[in-house]
Amino acid sequence: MAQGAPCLRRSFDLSLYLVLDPGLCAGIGMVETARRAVAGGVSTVQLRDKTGGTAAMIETGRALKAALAGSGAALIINDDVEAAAAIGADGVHIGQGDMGAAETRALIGPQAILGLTVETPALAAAADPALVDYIGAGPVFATPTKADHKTPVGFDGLKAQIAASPVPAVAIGGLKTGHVAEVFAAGAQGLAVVSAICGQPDPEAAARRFRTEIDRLSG
Ligand code: TZP
Ligand code: MG
Repeated sequence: MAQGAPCLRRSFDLSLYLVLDPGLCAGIGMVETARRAVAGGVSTVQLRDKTGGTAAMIETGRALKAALAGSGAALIINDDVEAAAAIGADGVHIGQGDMGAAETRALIGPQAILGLTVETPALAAAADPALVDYIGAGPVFATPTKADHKTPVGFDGLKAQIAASPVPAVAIGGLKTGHVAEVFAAGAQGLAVVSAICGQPDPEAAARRFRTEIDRLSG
């Protein structure tokens, strides 16, 4: 980036945000799940793998990047800045217990996308728009996908987090196609889902059901 140029982030679309889970995707794998889900309308893919180390993350991430090339979908890496750089990913997603936003931003540079998980309106309000591009807000509902998730906040809690946030939000936690209208009514830019797509018999069709509903409601 040229010095003095405006700090332009890569563009991103939160409308249907797939978070990959290696266990739930074990049948056809994370890369094939993502490929099919993007064909069905997923706009952003996050690689979230708590089981392997950085080397495994880099291997899967590179395969994901190749599989998504030309699709327009952004590739975000959970937590691992080193892996994100090696993969050439579009961005990084951090939680409250991870490296802070300032340090992460310093490492990933001005153009990469940075997402931050929040669980309360106070944490949403604390997101610095100079550093953070979007929040992951919730969890809306309890979910077995993340064993240690915080207290579910429901749609009222989601609305409060989003109202407090200076940056766009994607909602997460137990979301299914029947929740699309309430998620948008709460002010979110989109839905982040794991089990509604990962491990489904037809991930492309599962994604398309979300996409059809999202486009119907926002179009
Ligand atoms: N963060 C908060 S809830 C959650 C994460 C990663 C998991 C959501 O999974 P699912 O299967 O969409 O409920
Ligand atoms: Mg984390």
